This record gives sequence, structure tokens and C-alpha cells, in this order.
Amino acid sequence: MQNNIDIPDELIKILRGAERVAVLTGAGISAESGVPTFRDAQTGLWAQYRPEQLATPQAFQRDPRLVWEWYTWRRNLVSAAKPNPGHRSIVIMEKRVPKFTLITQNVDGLHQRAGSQVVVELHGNIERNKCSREGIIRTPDAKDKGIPPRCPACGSYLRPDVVWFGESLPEQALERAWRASGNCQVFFSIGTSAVVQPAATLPLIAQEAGAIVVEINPGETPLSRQVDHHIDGPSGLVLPEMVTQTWPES
Ligand code: BV8
Repeated sequence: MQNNIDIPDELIKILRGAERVAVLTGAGISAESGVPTFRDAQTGLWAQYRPEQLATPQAFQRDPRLVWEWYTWRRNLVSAAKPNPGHRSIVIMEKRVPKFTLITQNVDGLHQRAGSQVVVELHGNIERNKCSREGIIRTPDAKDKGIPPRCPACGSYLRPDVVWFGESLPEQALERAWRASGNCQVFFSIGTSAVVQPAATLPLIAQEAGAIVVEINPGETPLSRQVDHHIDGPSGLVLPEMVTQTWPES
């Protein structure tokens, strides 16, 4: 056991023989890549807003420029960020577990950049834009310097292709997340405060279906009392340790 991260032996044994594993990640897994977590205090201009006030259709309706500029600030942060050992450990898990499903609440695309082949994006992806009227994925004209830019097809504002509060999640993604959570033997909840619905129900669906539920998070969350194992620590440290102990040859 290095860097005093204690991974339960029982979990290593189960994980080594597991056929079906599901992982749910939240903003915490990107914290060590320098991407502030969703509920961390926003910095600079954004310190005066709570994310829940900006990530809504109403906010965009009221002040499209402000919301677009918040996403531009976050996009710049994300594009400068690099995947960290936590993201890379999940790539190894995907290779080692026959039926592995990665479900993320994150919109930063860091799992894909780390090499995860299959990523179920519950809340969309900040790197994509869509027409705010038709919902079709669109790329703004390079010449369009508007803030926000306009949809090249219909002239409505473009918006980030993310799920805002009060909006429904992409049906297919949610279906896949529900199915994987209801069929897995081990479910990991990693770096999420476990408050945003419907993602926060996934570990409970897994537990209902008989899976071992493991939370990796520094400090407690509302889920901590219900899980089989709470491993307290940063995912960038815990995950590499867990993967090395489970698959020493990896
Ligand atoms: C829905 C994309 C059906 C945007 C996000 C009233 C009206 C309507 C809906 C609701 C309502 N009241 C409640 C709801 C439901 C609402 C909700 O859950 N609200 C919450 C605030 C209670 N949900 C919705 O609206 C969802 N849609 O319900 O549709 C519907 C439709 C119409 C009408 C009614 C119902 C949509 C939710 C999706 C919102 N979009 N993101 C964007 O990013 O800009 S959610 C946002 O929160 C991010 O995706 C983020 O990932 C997610 C969850 O947060 P976390 O990932 O957990 O991040 P957080 O900062 O909270 O926590 C970080 C954790 O990391 C902490 O635990 C910390 O300890 C840990 N950590 C820190 N460092 C590390 C670490 N862990 C590991 N390692 C480290 N180093």
C-alpha cells in the first residue's frame, strides 16, 4: 500500500474477477487536471454567479452573451487541461474488464482525450455547439464574430451542446446508463457530490440490482453512508493505486 491509500482487499479480489463494471464520474475526476469542479467557487468575473444560475435555458434566454462568455471561459480552461492519472486509470479498467461502461456527468471531453473508447455523456459536451432553436449540432461560421454566434442554417443563436438544469438528458445516454447500472457487479461513483439528478440515482439502481457500490471522493457526500466502500482521497491518487493492485501487470 503506497501513498497511504487503503484499497480494501475484498474489493481488489472482486474487481479482478468482475465481468461487468460501471463507472460514474463527476467534476472531481477533472479537478487534478486544473478544471474547477462544478461547485467550487467560481473565480474572477464568475465569482458572483453560482453555476446553477448560468447553466439554465432561462439564463441563456435572459442574457445569451453572458452565458456564452461563461462557456468560452470554461472552454479555454478545458482546452488547456490535460487528462490526469485518474482518467488514464479508467482507460486501463476499460481494457481489463470484459463489459465496462463509463458514464460521465462531465462535459470536458477529458475521458476521450485520455483514451477511453466508449463514454456515455449524460450532460453533453462543451466542445460541441448546437442550434438553440432546432437542437442540431452546428459549427459557427469563422467569420461570425457574434457573441453568441448564429446558426448558419436558421440564424438563431448557437448554444453549447450541454444539458442545462431543467432540461431532459439525452434519452439514449440515459438508457445506456440505466442499463449498465442495473446489470453491473461493481459500480464506482468517482468525484461527484451525488446531488444532481437523475445521475445521482445510478448508484442506487446498481445497489438495488445487487452490485457492490464503491465511492471514491475526498470527504463525504450524501451517498457515502449508503455505499459498500468509501475510499477517501483524490481520484488521481486512488485510481492508479487501485488499478496497480488489481492488475499488477497493467
Ligand atoms: C432533469 C452540464 C428532467 C452543464 C450539468 C427543478 C426543476 C427542474 C429540475 C430540477 C428541479 N430541482 C431539481 C431538479 C433536478 C435537477 C437537479 O438535479 N438539480 C440539483 C441542483 C438538485 N436536474 C436537472 O435539471 C436535470 N434534468 O431533471 O430533467 C426535468 C426536465 C424538466 C423539468 C423537470 C425535470 C439536468 C441536470 C444536468 C445539469 N447540467 N452540467 C454545464 O456543465 O455547464 S450538471 C453539473 O453538475 C455538471 O455536469 C457536474 O458534473 C454535475 C454534478 O456535479 P458534480 O460532477 O458532482 O460536481 P460537484 O462540483 O458538485 O462535486 C465535485 C465532487 O468532486 C465533490 O464531491 C468533491 O469532493 C469531489 N472532488 C474534488 N476534488 C476531487 C474530487 N473527487 C476526486 N478527486 C479529486 N481530486
